Amino acid sequence: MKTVTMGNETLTLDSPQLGRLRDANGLLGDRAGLHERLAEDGYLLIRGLHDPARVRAARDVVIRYLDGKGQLDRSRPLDEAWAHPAVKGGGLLSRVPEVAGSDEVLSVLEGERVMSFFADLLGGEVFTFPYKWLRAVPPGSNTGAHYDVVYMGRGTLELFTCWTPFCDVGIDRGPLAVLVGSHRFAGLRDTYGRSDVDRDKSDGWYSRDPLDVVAKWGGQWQTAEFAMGDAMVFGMFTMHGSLNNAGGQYRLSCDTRYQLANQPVDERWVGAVPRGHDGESRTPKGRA
Ligand SMILES: O=C(O)CCC(=O)C(=O)O
Repeated sequence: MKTVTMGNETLTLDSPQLGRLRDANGLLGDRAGLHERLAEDGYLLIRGLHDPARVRAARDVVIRYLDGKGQLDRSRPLDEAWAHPAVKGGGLLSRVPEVAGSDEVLSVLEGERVMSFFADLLGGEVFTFPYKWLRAVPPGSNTGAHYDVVYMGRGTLELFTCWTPFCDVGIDRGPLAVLVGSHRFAGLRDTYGRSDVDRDKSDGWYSRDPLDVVAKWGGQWQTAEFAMGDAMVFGMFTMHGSLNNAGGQYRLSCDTRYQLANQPVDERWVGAVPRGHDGESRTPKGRA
């Protein structure tokens, strides 16, 4: 019986507390089937959505940057991204253009494979936001449970997050976790789901304890092991967060947003230097 941690909570894997995400690869090419699955589960796990060779090249750019900052343990293989025990750092690299805006990273996040996936899913020309939530999540960290709408809700709500790991992410390296069923919690959508972190001056997390939301609303947390190339797609009202990064390696990943090009956009995240959240002075707080 394996246990993992998410925030301050210890959860048993493969139990009612924490199940496994299922992939939707069998539905690729079937637009109606993908939408039915999204309506049912609130997410699509697509194995090998991206070209793994491109993801590896993007990972190397992130690793070179972290190494240049002295954040990696050079006594271990650099491509495994072991954190230097004495150097704190990491977090959001979204405002580091030589990394987040590099050809290697953009060739994954704006590559033909993901763009044509969303064009098929959404049935039209797709826009992806220039701001990329690129993360090097250090050992010990996790992301608390939240809906993305509270950070990204000023444009169309027909907006999708694509979470892309830039390294293999085993269960102990802080993988994404989704609260399956949460996109249907009408009472939660109408309350917390109407908040806006800038208007309400909140950090956006529903709770630091992933079981708070289950106790009140139901659902089941689910997670998976991810390999380079895999992606998770979900809408603005799917509650998610991550397990704690319990090992010694950085977890590298990016969340990127896609929508139809003819729909209104959330203006905070567009332009050459996106404004971002209020008061962040171009340095994100690291929560969204
Ligand atoms: O990668 C994480 O820790 C959080 C990801 C996330 O919040 C998102 O994909 O919207």
